[in-house]
Amino acid sequence: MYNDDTIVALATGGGVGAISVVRISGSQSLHYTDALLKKTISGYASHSLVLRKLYDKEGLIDEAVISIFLDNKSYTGETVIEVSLHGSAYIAQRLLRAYLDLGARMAEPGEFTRRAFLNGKMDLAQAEAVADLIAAEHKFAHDQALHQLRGGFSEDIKFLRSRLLHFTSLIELELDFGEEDVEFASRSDLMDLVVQIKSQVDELKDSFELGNALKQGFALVLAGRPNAGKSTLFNALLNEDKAIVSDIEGTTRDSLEDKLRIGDISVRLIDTAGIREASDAIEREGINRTFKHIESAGATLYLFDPSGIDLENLKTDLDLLKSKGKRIWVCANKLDVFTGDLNTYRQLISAELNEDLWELSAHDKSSVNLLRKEIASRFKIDIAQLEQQTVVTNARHSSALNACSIELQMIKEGIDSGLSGDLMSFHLRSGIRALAEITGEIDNEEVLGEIFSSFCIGK
Ligand SMILES: Nc1nc2c(ncn2[C@@H]2O[C@H](COP(=O)(O)OP(=O)(O)OP(=O)(O)O)[C@@H](O)[C@H]2O)c(=O)[nH]1
Ligand SMILES: [Mg+2]
Repeated sequence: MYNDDTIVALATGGGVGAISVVRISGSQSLHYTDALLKKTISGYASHSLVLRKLYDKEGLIDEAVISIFLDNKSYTGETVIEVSLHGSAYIAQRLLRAYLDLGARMAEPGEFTRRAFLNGKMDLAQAEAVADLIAAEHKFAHDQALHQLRGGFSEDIKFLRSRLLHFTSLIELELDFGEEDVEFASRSDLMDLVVQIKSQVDELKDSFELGNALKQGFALVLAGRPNAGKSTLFNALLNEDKAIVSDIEGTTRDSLEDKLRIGDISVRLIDTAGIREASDAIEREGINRTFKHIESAGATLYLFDPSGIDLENLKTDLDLLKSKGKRIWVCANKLDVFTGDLNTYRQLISAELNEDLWELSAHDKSSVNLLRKEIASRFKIDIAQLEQQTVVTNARHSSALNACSIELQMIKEGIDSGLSGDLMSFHLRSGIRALAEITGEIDNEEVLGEIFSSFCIGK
């Protein structure tokens, strides 16, 4: 729902900074700003910057740079004024108060962007990309948000939609000639088209799992038997003394997570209670959590102390991990004290996982540095693959794609079983509607409310 209130909010973060920006949007924004000035700013062209003193009833608020964006040349599609103040929370509050006294209203979270959407400045997927862009903490998330903001993802969706519409028009044309039993498109051509579109929809849908994992940062789980050195490695990778390390078996009882940044890559590093026989309920819960993490993680780094485990037990662990996790990397630890031969271990890892054995000592900085680089380069391969294609990183988009895919499946089966034209058209229309929801061509007040309420105020 659109209203023409003039809305105001602090657009910069609440913390201390050199400047803070108050943003006001709506038909009265220029008028209200003028009421705080001794000399009008009306008459300036859009995108002008003007230095002015602002006054409220008590006197001078601040001297500030005022940016003027007129009507459809602004972010929201309405007249927007941005006042760049000295970065004091007190000054910003006084200006906000002055605007409210004049008749403006505090903006709701995401309301500026919501207006941009409602005024046709961007579609819904682009509006969502604004929130992603603000939240992006690493290169992949940033790249994806930018691509989506520029409309790349929306283009893909619109292309799929237009192909489905074409298909629908053929089917519906036949319906118009229902009595005469004509076929405008051969069923095998239609089948080819549906199969093609469905595979594109599915590819996008399937990219969500990895796309979302990348957006949140890759999860890397440290697993292994007690005393393998998981917590020691966790601390060494993070360069922090975060997890408790001791030679008592079962030191770590719960999972512990922290963000590890390696260049462009952001990794969610998770230390766990590991894999062992539980002797009490708390320990059992800790081990359950280990496996939950392994199941959802991008990769698991299995750590072992070669002087503390034989080949048979190692194989048992690897078999268990293989049944749970997507990608298992294996690392022998404590090589500063181990003097034996690792060859049989290397052969086992190669046979079981088709992987090399990583070797290090968590006490040795340079080998930990090498491991860090290796982790980054592994995850970079995933990113490089995803950069070739449009990736879905938004759960709402993924479920809409899924809904579309289900309809397409019905049509595929329908073509085979001679489904009637009107039912075919019904499924097609449902599939098209699902795609239209992504870009917001179909208005749904509830969906809009949910999306924009998760934005920060001032955006
Ligand atoms: N010599 C040597 N000792 C290590 C190395 N890494 C860890 N340790 C020692 O091994 C013991 C166990 O380390 P932790 O990091 O607590 O092992 P963990 O796998 O987290 O053990 P739990 O939490 O009990 O499952 C500690 O005494 C560490 O100092 C290493 O690379 N070399
Ligand atoms: Mg531990």
